[in-house]
Amino acid sequence: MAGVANTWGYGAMTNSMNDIRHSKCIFMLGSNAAEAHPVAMQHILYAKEVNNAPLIVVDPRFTKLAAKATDYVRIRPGTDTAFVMGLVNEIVTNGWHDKDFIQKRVAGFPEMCEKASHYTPEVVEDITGIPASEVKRIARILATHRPGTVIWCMGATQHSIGSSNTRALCILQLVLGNMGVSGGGTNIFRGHDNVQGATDMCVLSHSLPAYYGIKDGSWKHWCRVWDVDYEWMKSRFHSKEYMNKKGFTLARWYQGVIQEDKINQYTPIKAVVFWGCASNSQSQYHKLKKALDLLDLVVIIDPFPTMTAAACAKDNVYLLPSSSQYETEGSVTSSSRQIQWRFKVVDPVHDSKDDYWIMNEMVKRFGFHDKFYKNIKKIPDDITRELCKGSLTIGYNGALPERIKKHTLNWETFDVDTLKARGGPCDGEYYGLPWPCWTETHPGTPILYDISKPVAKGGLPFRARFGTEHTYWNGRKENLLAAEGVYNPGSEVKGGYPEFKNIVPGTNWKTDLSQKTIKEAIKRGMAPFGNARARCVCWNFPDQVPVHREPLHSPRPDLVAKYPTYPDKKDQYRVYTRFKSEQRPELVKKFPYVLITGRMVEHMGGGAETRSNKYLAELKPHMYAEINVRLANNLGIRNGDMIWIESPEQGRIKVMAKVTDRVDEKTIFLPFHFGGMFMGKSLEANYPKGTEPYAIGEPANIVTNYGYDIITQIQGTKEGLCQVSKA
Ligand SMILES: Nc1nc2c(c(=O)[nH]1)N[C@H]1C(S)=C(S)[C@@H](COP(=O)(O)OP(=O)(O)OC[C@H]3O[C@@H](n4cnc5c(=O)[nH]c(N)nc54)[C@H](O)[C@@H]3O)O[C@H]1N2
Ligand SMILES: Nc1nc2c(c(=O)[nH]1)N[C@H]1C(S)=C(S)[C@@H](COP(=O)(O)OP(=O)(O)OC[C@H]3O[C@@H](n4cnc5c(=O)[nH]c(N)nc54)[C@H](O)[C@@H]3O)O[C@H]1N2
Ligand SMILES: [Mo]
Repeated sequence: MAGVANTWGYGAMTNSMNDIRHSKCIFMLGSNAAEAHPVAMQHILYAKEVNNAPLIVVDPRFTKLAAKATDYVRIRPGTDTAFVMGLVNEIVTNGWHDKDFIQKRVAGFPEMCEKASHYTPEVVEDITGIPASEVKRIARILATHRPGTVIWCMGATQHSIGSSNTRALCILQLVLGNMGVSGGGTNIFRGHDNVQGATDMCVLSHSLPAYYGIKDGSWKHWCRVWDVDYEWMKSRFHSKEYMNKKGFTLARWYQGVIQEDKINQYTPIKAVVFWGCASNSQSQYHKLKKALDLLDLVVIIDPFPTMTAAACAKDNVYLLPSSSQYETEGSVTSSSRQIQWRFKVVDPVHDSKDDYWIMNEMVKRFGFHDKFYKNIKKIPDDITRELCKGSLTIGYNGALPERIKKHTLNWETFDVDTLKARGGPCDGEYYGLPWPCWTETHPGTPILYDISKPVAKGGLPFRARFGTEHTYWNGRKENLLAAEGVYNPGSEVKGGYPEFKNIVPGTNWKTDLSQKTIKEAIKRGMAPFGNARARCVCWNFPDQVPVHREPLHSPRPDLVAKYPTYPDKKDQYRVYTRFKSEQRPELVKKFPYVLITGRMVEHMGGGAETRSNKYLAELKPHMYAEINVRLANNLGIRNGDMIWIESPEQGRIKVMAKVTDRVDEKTIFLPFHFGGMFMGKSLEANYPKGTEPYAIGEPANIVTNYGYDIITQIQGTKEGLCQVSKA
């Protein structure tokens, strides 16, 4: 359950880590897998060596991953949409797109092309800093090496237009016809070991488990699963409105306390529980600290006190020591949608209790135990069982605890290339029953949207989610279902079809708890969720087709005028969120350098765990800033000197200079794993005695800038501005 409170990532892998072994080309954007996903590197390097696959790495820094690339592309932070739409334009202009695939399985292609045509190689060069000739060369590599995989991580998502970046990358794969095939797909390497599981269970403020949302129908569905009266549930809310209103997000909850941006809630927040969350992982940390000092109550449920405890100036903190993942058991879901059983290694040590125990006690003392533990006799098996029962949208229903355990205990029987068991007790099934796993005998779905296999054997078309027809802004009408002739082997309907409903009257495949609807669809060789086209145009997004918009704090005032950000959003997850009113083109005069942040292999997240480990702390004891050689020389800064980094929001940190050509002259990089210092002062004395980490340092997030994604509200920690001076 490590870090379950965090679900910053975006999406799930369509294929799997192992399937990258079949790729003919690997396009990685905003990922430093050599440090953040070192185990996955075996598959990437396999494809590179064995298939001779080009490895294209797009990053503002020359990272450890870039060192393994065949083609490294240095990009200006926050401009990936322009680059990717430029690649799409170049591919289409040259006629390299997969015409058959697009004609049969894609919607909104002409409208998308119209928008993409703006991004000529020369326009892309101006926005991104990538030479026009490179844009053309990379497009040709992608077109001549199929199927290729696209991999993205936090370098793509932590931006005000992060959601546009991810959509542009999906469009790229659709245009290349790289979806639904082995070696292709969009493969998002996710964060914590179970962050996919946490996302699937929607440890989020705008959805119930399995992406059901928070509308009345969703509440009623889960109330049925939990066997809790819907009216009672409703009575727990301040008013009905709040039952259907998105909550605060992790990125901005503290505004619910300090209210520097207006909040849309009947009361300010008075208490906070950090359950497996480091807090120094949140941007605008000096603002968050103000909130810690105002709160009546702070509860930290963590194996370590974390920086949060040290940052609270008031005596308002309770520490509940939880045990680690090795001291408990349960199901966990990987980036590749594969579920495993994690068995207990030792009983909880010292005074710690596992998270289940803590949850159970809290629920008891709040007085809800009779309501929520009705189906839970054996922990954690019955918890997984209950989640399976309700999580029909993503087909967790077939992944019962017995099956998951059987897979984990027999993992040597599965093939490393295909993930399929060859003989043994799981014969023919895919490792970890990658969701959707539609029935108790379904083998799991190793590759999403693959129409070469029957649905009962792990195949799937694209989901029919947005109706059957759409009229675009230019008046063109399009049928959104897949074309004739597109279907999985054995399908009763030989073309597109809508989702299954009313098999059990008044229900659909997502709400029919008897699962008759799902079984009926599978029996007829069809997908419960229908067979549609993938959309290039999302009419429910502020930009229907991804377009470039300058970061809120941009180093290019000329481009701010040309590509301004969005209007402010009055109620984004209960907070007024500034876009246009925060985009101040003059800022670059005082804060001339672009600030990006990220990871190193030795430390994890906020660093509470790894900086409390003396071996890791010894490997990387100091907080530092990467600064270019030429810039350092011009500022009179030597390698190892202490420097001040300052943000436009009056955050400042004192860190060590690491003089390097990894970053260019305009860019500063900070790792975000440090804590225990605050704007030049040590907080070491504030830790409970004996729990001080072996390494402390300034949190990068004191200087990361204001700025959040227009859809997800993920913090824009990879596109701010800063000033640098010698300390
Ligand atoms: N050792 C270790 N491993 C980890 C973690 C850890 O803390 N430590 N954390 C885990 C978690 S929670 C996650 S989410 C993953 C994250 O894994 P990654 O996203 O791979 O890690 P980051 O270093 O945050 O970011 C990746 C790269 O994005 C680049 N970047 C910054 N801005 C831009 C931009 O505008 N465009 C592009 N193209 N690139 C940009 C950065 O220079 C950086 O090299 O790692 C997981 N693995
Ligand atoms: N500037 C900047 N900021 C970032 C990012 C960035 O790239 N740049 N990345 C963002 C991303 S992608 C993420 S995911 C977040 C990560 O931010 P956090 O999730 O806040 O960071 P972690 O250190 O991973 O926090 C996990 C906490 O869970 C505790 N823990 C471990 N195991 C267990 C357990 O079994 N039970 C309980 N109760 N606790 C446990 C650990 O001790 C740790 O304190 O940071 C975000 N912040
Ligand atoms: Mo993450």
